[in-house]
Amino acid sequence: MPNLTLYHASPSRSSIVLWMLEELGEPYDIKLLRLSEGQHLKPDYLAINPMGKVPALKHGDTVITEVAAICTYLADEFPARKLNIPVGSPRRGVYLKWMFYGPSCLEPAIIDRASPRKEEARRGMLGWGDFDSVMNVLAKAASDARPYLMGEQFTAADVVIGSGLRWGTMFKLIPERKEFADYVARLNERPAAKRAQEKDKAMASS
Ligand SMILES: N[C@@H](CCC(=O)N[C@@H](CS)C(=O)NCC(=O)O)C(=O)O
Repeated sequence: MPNLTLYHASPSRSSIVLWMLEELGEPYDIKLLRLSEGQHLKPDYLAINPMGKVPALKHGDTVITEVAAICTYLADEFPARKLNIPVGSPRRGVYLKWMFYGPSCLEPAIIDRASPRKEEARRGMLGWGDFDSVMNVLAKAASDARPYLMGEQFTAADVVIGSGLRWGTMFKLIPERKEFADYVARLNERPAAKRAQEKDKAMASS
């Protein structure tokens, strides 16, 4: 029986971890939750993630929640898969920056833009600053990617940032920029990304 179990709703933010698991290549199980039926709010799931959110990942007796934490954990826990930049490498700082930039800047900037507020918050109060700065930083990173954020090595940072850009592109929530389109197209060509999307499609329609 696989030692890794993903609590997943299809499609959702847990699809990011599904892609990560496909990149990892370790055996895993999926426990599918129907958000529309409120299965994520039932006591047995709240015991796993009291936030009532997917994803959650079980690795043996360890439970990890939050997309970027799960991707960081998996990449570090299975270093032979080379999806992380290990402790001790001078490149780890930049790698961690991108891992945190996903949930700290990219995602809140998009969600905030998609649900306009009555009054503009002060830029200094917002951890992501402002939407345009986040987009400009990411457009430069995508354009500098050779072919990935960390250079030739594909890492968990591409899963986290790439998923955000892919989602934002799909729902037209980020500007149509060639840098984003090229980077996302490159990621979509990865066999693991295709497998994850196929699995998600099958689960969503089941
Ligand atoms: N900060 C969380 C966000 C997770 C999240 O919002 N998941 C959504 C699915 S996309 C969810 O579970 N929504 C159900 C609900 O809030 O009722 C993470 O990064 O894992």
